[in-house]
Amino acid sequence: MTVKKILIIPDPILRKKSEPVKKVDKDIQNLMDDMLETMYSAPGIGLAAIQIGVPKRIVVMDLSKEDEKKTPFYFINPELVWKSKSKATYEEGCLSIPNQFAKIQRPEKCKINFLDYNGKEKSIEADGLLATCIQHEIDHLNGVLFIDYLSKLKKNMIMKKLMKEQKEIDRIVV
Ligand code: GNR
Ligand code: NI
Repeated sequence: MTVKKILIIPDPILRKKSEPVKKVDKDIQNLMDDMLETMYSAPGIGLAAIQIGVPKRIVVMDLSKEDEKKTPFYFINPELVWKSKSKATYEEGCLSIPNQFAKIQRPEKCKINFLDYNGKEKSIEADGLLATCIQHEIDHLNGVLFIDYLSKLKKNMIMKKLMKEQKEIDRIVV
């Protein structure tokens, strides 16, 4: 297992639409293992393959708390098949938009069809943080980021703040 580099905006790869996985084989499982390790080391609660530069429809997630046993979830070709009319608001962050947060409103509940780690068809009804997170990740597979839901003004503010912070980080690293 390897920790991969996470792409950061405005990397244009993050705007690519990811392709469905045709067959869940050992290569795909190795990729998911690397994604999970990358997510844990970040640390984050979810990661889409495109965030490490691989345009495949794969998501890993772990919503367990620090003091709990790790419970990884794997979603291959996740499909949003139902979403509630009721909305929920969460303060969202993204490993590809480091240290920036904004309140985002999304459907409170949703139903997802997907393939699991072994390629078996599964379906879940999600609510709470799981519902928010899986919608955030499916957005990544379509090249969409949480800042796209913000006003132009808020989006520009986040972009500017991020670029300034990244420049400062670059100076310290060099
Ligand atoms: O680690 C993450 N936390 C988070 C918090 C609220 C809503 C969504 C997320 S996902 C994010 C990791 C990430 O960028 N996944 O793509
Ligand atoms: Ni993200």
